[in-house]
Amino acid sequence: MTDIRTFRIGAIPGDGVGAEVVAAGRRVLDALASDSGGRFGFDWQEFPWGSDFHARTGRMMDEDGLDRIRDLDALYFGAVGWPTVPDHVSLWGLRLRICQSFDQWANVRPVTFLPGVTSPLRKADHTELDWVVVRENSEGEYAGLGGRNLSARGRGGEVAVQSALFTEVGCERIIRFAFDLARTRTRKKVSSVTKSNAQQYGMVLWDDVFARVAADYPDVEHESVLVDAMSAKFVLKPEDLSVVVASNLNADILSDLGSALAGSLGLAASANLNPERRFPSMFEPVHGSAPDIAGQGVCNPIGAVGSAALMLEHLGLSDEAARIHRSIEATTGQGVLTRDVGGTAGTEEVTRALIDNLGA
Ligand code: GGG
Repeated sequence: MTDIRTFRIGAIPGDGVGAEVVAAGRRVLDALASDSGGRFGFDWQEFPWGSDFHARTGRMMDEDGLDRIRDLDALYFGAVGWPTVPDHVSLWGLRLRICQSFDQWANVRPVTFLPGVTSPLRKADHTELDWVVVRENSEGEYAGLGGRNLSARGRGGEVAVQSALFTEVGCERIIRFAFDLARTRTRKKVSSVTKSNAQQYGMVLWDDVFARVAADYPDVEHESVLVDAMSAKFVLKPEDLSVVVASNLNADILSDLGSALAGSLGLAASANLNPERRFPSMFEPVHGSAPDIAGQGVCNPIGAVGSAALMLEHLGLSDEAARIHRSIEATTGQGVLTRDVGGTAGTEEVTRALIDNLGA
């Protein structure tokens, strides 16, 4: 008898285009499952959390929401953010709540240059570019430490403090993760990014840990670059990059720059990993909810579908993940492109092409 593995996946479409891209990704995953000859399948559980849920309940997710998803095999997330809820409330109430409560400390954001997609980089056409931005996902500038006070002084007199937290444990685990990842790649190089000339405590600790960890990986090239210089390097010397590791905020900004340089934020996939597997990991496109185009059927599903491939890799289905990557390349190579990458296709047309190309 065949052993059927059913993966229990929590789908959290969230806000805006999240619903459209998660639906597209689920169709691609279900197509792979039905093509697997019963080898594996997905038991989807959908959670209607997000800003609409907030309008009804005053919360971004159910009070016992974390307990309801804690034992699932993985989470598949869309996007968060909508004009009806302040952004810091929606982000902290849903995405960051899940990432931080489940210690998803490694946010892996590959930057993939695809056939048929024009990059604004002048070197992209004749240079093979392939980067991964590794974002520290549990502390740094997103530690949530600080407060606002002195509002009694009246308008203009309030103060706010927002502190970044850098722990040696937090720095070391993400830096080791980056070096281990670099060892699996053709170009074995890690670039660490800080602003340690100006931020002389936390980021100098990061630099010190980076130098110490790098000594354990003599086979991997390494460099330490200030964030301002690194943003210039992304544009001017992109062929010199492979794995880029940075704090929560710096990596968020650099990965947006990276995916814009690859053609569009709509292409960018990501994995929020709890590498110890004590909690479920969460897979989501890098892009947000895009209220300006939500509900119009024009958003790019490739970031979400690429995230589904990262989820399959995490679940041990590497061959199926590779099928998705090939299908994405075939689809963009055929010129089936949404308008953010210069095409005219809608979400539905691209999704159908992605499914049709699973045999590519
Ligand atoms: N799918 C990613 C997403 O919804 N991002 C919303 C956002 O604003 N994120 C900010 C951040 O993660 O730093």
